[in-house]
Order: sequence, then structure tokens, then C-alpha cells
Amino acid sequence: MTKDDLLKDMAQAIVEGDRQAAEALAKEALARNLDLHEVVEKGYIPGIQKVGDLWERGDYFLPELITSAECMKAAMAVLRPALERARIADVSLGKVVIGTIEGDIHDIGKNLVASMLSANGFEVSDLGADVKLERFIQSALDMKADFICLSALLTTTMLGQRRFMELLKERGLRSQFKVLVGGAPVNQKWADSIGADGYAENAPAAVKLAKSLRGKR
Ligand code: B12
Repeated sequence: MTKDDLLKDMAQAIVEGDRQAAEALAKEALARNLDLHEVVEKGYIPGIQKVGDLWERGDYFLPELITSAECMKAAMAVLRPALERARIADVSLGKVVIGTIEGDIHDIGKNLVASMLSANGFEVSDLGADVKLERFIQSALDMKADFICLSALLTTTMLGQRRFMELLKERGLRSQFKVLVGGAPVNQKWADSIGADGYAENAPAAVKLAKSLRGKR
């Protein structure tokens, strides 16, 4: 099978909710030593995006959405150790607290950002999904984080990103951390409007952004 066929099959496995295929293809990508960033960005992500489109059009319902999301998570679980092992630098480029805002259980994209930051030499503390704003602050203070990364996939939880910025200011902590925001409904304009330090549209861009902001205050 060519690489392009493999990538197409990955997308299809997610669309069809075929967990066995999604996992087997991820294992094949590892065995063939493929570029895992390409595998994720050109194989699996287009699959879950298609699922989102089908759902929006009313062709898929919540059960299909859940099944596809589980396949995506299963495939990412196969790839995650290798993504993280591919650590480029052995020195820490900075400490990162990451999570999905409270009220939001989407975590596939956040997990990818966490894995890639970790693979690129950042020390990452992943708080998971549905994380209370207070917890982000406490964890960042406890680990003396450089970055706080907030993921939001719902328009409602995007508002939590804005509230978070306000909370940091109220606590007099704004200058202590760089805050990065992301998630499908988020964009640069939103990041600017809430006074975040940066926005990135995908995991590789998040790594680039974090690297570019290192040491800046
Ligand atoms: C999979 C999925 C689910 C799964 C989630 C499983 C999981 N464990 O994550 C399940 C089935 C559980 C689910 C549930 C729901 N979902 Co949903 N879901 C999706 C779907 C199809 C894909 C999301 C995804 O994983 N994308 C793939 C990843 C790789 O992309 P990503 O998350 O955007 O992340 C990338 C970037 O955004 C960026 N990034 C992400 N986070 C961060 C953070 C930082 C700091 C940075 C820099 C970058 C960054 O990098 C990532 C990697 O490249 C989207 C559709 C879509 N187009 O997004 C809908 C979608 C997000 N869901 C939606 C909805 C409405 C829901 C539900 C409310 C449905 C319901 N009626 O119950 C619930 C929400 C429950 C809750 N309280 O959270 C809507 C949101 C609409 C809106 N405007 O608010 C969407 C857009 C679908 C739609 N078109 O209507 N969902």
C-alpha cells in the first residue's frame, strides 16, 4: 500500500468508526517509520473533520460522532508514545500547563498539542478536559509554568478563555504566564480581543508559537 493510500484509509477508518482499522493503520505507520506529524495531519485529522461536516449536514448523529471520536482517540493512543519519544531536545524549553476549559469535554486536539509540545522539549502538565479556571492557575503556580494553554471547542467555552484572562488580571498574575489559546472556533482575532499572548491553528503551529515566545515578557 502506498503512503497516500494509507493516509486515505486512516481518514476513512475514522469516518466509518472502524476502531480496529484505525489502530491497525496507526501500528502500520509506526512499523513503516512514517512521519507521524504527517500521519496525524493528513490521515486522521481530515477523517474527524469529515465526521464534523457530516454531523453538521445532519447525515451523522451523536452516536456516530462518539464512535468516530473513540476511533480517533484509539489511534492517537497508539501514536502518542512515539510522538513523545521523538523528543528533539533533552533540555527543557519551558513548562506548560494545558487543558480544555470547563464545560468542554473535547480533548483530541488538546492531546495532540500536548504531545507535540512534549516531543519538542517542553515539560507538559496535561490537566485533561473540563478543567476549572482556578485549577489552571493553581497548577501553573505550583509548577512555576511559563505557558498556560487553553483549548476550547465550543463557542460557549471560548468565553471561558476570556474569563480566564480577566481572572489572571484580577489576581495580579497576568505578567507571570504566557497564555496561548486554540480550538476550532478560536482565531487570531479572538486571541487579540481577549489579550492572550498567542493563537495557533494546529499542533505544529502551537510548537512554533511557544518557541517564538520563549523568554519574552
Ligand atoms: C470529535 C467531536 C466530539 C467528540 C469529542 C471526543 C473527545 N474526546 O474529544 C464528542 C462526540 C464527545 C463530542 C461532543 C460534543 N460536541 Co463535538 N465535535 C467533535 C468534532 C467532530 C471534532 C473535534 C476534533 O476532535 N477535531 C480534531 C482535532 C485534531 O482538532 P481540534 O480539536 O480543532 O484541535 C486542533 C486545533 O484546534 C488546535 N488546538 C486545539 N486546542 C488548542 C489549544 C491551544 C492552546 C492551541 C495553541 C491550539 C489548539 O490544535 C489541534 C491539533 O491540530 C467537532 C467538529 C469540528 N469541526 O471541530 C465537533 C464540535 C466541536 N462539537 C460540537 C458540539 C455542539 C458538541 C456537543 C455539544 C454535542 C451534543 N449535542 O452533546 C458535545 C459537547 C459536550 C461538551 N460539553 O463538551 C460542535 C461545536 C459547535 C459550537 N459552535 O460550539 C462542533 C463544532 C460540531 C459542529 N459542527 O456543530 N464532540
